[in-house]
Amino acid sequence: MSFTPVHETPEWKALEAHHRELRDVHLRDLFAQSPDRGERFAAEGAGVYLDYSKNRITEKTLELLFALARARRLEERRDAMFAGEHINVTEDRAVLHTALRLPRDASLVVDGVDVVKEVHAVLDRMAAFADAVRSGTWTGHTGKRIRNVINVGIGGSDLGPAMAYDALRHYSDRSLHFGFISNVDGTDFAETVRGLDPAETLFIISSKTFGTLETLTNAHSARDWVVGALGSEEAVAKHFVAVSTNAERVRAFGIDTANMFEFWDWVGGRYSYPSAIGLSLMVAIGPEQFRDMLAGFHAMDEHFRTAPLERNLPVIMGLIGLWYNDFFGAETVAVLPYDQYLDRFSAYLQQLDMESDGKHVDLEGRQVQVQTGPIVWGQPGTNGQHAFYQLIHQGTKLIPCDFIGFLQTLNPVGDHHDLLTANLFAQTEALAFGRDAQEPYRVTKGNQPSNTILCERLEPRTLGALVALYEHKVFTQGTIWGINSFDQWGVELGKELAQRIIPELQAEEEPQLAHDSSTNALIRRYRAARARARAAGR
Ligand code: G6Q
Repeated sequence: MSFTPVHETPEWKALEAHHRELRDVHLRDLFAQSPDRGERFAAEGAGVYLDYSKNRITEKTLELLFALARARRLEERRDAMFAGEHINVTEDRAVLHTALRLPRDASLVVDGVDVVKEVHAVLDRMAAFADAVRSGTWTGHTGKRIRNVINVGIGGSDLGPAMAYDALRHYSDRSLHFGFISNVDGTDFAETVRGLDPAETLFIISSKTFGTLETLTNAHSARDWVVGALGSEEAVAKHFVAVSTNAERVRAFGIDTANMFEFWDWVGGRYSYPSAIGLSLMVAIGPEQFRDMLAGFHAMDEHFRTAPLERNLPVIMGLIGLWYNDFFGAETVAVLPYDQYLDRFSAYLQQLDMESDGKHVDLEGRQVQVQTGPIVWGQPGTNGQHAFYQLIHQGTKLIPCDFIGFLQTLNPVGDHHDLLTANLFAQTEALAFGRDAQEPYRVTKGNQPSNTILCERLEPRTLGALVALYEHKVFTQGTIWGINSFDQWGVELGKELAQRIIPELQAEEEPQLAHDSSTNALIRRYRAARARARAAGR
């Protein structure tokens, strides 16, 4: 089936013409023209309230954007994803992270298998394991209780559990310590295990492929650390479990597959933390809270699947984001959560969005003629206000922002929460409307657009809904651009590149270097330093 590149569609052209009319209109005027805009341009679903009124849009913009979404068959593509069709065409795979959060009594048969049964069988095994660690019935090799749980993984096998552990720390068992090792830099390993007792430490080796250099290197160092301290290879059975799709490699590493938690090739790495990749999180917050989180994901999945486009939060956010990305030329999006627990949320979204929609060819292999995925960045407020917000207020770039806030705090301390929330609201107001002044350097022009996302409290359910909101926002945009949001060949390339240089750094004999002159010189410099360190006994 061939489809028209998006920039050639009449809907795209209509948006280009509309942009010419609207590009210089100020949010001040839009609000003055329709004073009830703040209530009208708002939508709610799955416990999430979205105020999108402070965007440079009119009713007509939305009409044209929804028409574009329909012309790109967004609803059909969405249904194909939920049904398990192989929409990840370059890897010939279904894309079914939504099946990870289906309730137990649901059924979804994909390629002849009821995946819901498999999902819940693994969730039950995870729950039994998590309970055993939390209650102390799972002990280490020497009989000591497990006190430290360390997830070893990278990218999609790290960012999700690490972000969610931080986000839901309020609900975690405080008698357990959690750590996350991802970087192949030995410092990450050394600093994470520093001061821990190997006899009380459990490693969860998380890798979809179980072939990733960083994770296997860290896993081997962890094994040496445990076996070295406890004096027996048998310790591995009590101190290592694996999360993977590849049982053979797990066995080859020396982990009994009885201690392996499975997931499936239809779960992309960056979409995998509601699967067994979230095992460390489940140990932290317990199976019940983990299931609540899955229910939050599912509520947003259902909202996305069933709400009309005009009231569909991920669709609205996706379309408005695309409006800035493709018509206003905005290069980045700032995600600014006003909650310290969401410290790593922007970093998590960075991977989700940039790895999914950072693509230059469409589903038919043609070069895309429009801008695809944005650069995503951000930090919790109010910290960012004292750092980079200056550029958003008075710089020369257009930076659409997503502000995320909570109506109730989990840590009522004095009037901190009122102050935090006042800052959030004030920033969206100042960005939109700006401030006039006599002196040019004091002027803030305003007209910087933002979404405000409000939820009641940061609960496991809320986090699930928020993550699913962004997952489907990314899907909406990828569908309109006509790209595959679910492969990552650039990451695969990165996994291969270092393989050639590793032996060149390590060889005893001076290797024949055949890179460019810059890379050759860097390698020689490193080798010389390595030789000096060895000679000095370091
Ligand atoms: C995610 C990416 C990537 C991946 C890591 C880890 O979508 O593909 O971040 O998650 O490279 O891969 P493994 O889980 O296979 O070790």
